[in-house]
Amino acid sequence: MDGKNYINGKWVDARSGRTFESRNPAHWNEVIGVLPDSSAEDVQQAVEAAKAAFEKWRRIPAPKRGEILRRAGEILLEKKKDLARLMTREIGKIVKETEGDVQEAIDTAFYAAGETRRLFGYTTPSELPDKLALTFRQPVGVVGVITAWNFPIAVPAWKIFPALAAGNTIVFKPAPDASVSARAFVEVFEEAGLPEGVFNLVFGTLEAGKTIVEHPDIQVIAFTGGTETGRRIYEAAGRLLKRVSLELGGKNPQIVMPSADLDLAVDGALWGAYGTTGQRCTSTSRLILHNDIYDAFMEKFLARARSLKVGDGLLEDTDVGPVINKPQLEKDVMYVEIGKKEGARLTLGGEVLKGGMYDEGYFFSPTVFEDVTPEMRIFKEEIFGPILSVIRVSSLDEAIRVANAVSYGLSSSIYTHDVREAMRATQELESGITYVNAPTIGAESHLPFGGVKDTGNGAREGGWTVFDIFTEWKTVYIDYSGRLQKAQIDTWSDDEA
Ligand code: UN1
Repeated sequence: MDGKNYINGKWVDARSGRTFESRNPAHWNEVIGVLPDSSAEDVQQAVEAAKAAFEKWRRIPAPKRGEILRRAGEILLEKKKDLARLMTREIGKIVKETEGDVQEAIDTAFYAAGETRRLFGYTTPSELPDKLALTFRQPVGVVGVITAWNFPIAVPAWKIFPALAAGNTIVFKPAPDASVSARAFVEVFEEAGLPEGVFNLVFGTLEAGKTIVEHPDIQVIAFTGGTETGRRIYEAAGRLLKRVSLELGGKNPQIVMPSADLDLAVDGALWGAYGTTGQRCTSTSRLILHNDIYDAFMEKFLARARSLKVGDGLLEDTDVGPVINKPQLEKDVMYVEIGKKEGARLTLGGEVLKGGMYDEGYFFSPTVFEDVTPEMRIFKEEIFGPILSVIRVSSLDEAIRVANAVSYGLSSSIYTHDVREAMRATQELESGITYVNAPTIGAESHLPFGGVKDTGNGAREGGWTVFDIFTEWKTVYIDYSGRLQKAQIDTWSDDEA
């Protein structure tokens, strides 16, 4: 199956003839897989399979579909350790985190399987007598899933389990850098006995992605990735009146107020900023500190950040894994230069790590910029690396204003023991998710996930809300009066009672 797409229940060679490699970012010489860079023709084959399979899959009672999804969840659980190690080799994040990645998919599998026994519509009174009104959720059709590399299994799982639960079929194009992990994920469904054509995998880059977005037989696009790509997808899909779910960039703030437990807030900031090497859409990239605790906080924070061990994610004692690839490493370097030029004060890191095993991969030191102001690019732009901007404020009002002064709005956090401050923050921070006394990362699979402003288009994956993306409402009126009743025209009179 090496180097093949998965279409209509079979591992097949791509027709494009082009390939790309997925490599280990900690040891760049290690090739994890050689994958087809699929063409429009390959995507076409997958769409045809998904379209044909939809006719059968949507008719299977939802709880029966749920049984297969539950089985896939059980297989993920059995394979958790192996899948995690494979993911660490392919994308670099430390094993504890890749195990969490698989766990998030397991949670989603069981959650979606359970929902197949609900998928509620509602019944409601009619304005006319002897008439009933009710609604059902129905699947939409073929769903195109295009995902980022940083959660190779969890993020596809968020989209794919509920889409399948609702009766849709899938064409999935994973990020090139996470292709082999995506293949392992698809194998789980094969083993679980998913009928052929229901879930198709097409590896690729631009051509494959564009074909999915523009294909008339794909009714829904679920995308996680950068804001600029998201914008292009939304434009193209908009012309075709497709439904789109976008999970895009973030510039997530953590606020620390004077009443906060400082050690807890330091733990949160370290995990939020440097977990996954800062490469989560939910990563903490701005730390907004109240003047009264600024020095005490920074002293503790810098000491702890300095002692983080950067290395191969497979090693037990590594805290921070490598950066995904060379372009990302260059981007991190570029933003350090930008930050310096803008007048921010570099107080930690900012360097490509060199020597020993560092020379085998792409490693960047945990980085801190202080004296950052809202006009600076390092304040506003998503870097997707272990680079934290620190901003000093002197009130909650100012903290909230600063937090909201970016175009993104995914996740935010406040550390405080003052309930009034906590409540104000939950209401006024412009983000889809706000944490109180917890870092900006750590969303759970049964709650809505997504952001406001340039982070998306209002869709929420996760939780019950994900079914609004993957179902159509069908409204049904049943008139059992035996006569023609005209809504809005016939009036009800007492005689009828
Ligand atoms: C992402 O980075 O795209 O809340 C998803 C979190 C994870 C999901 C992150 N559960 O950080």
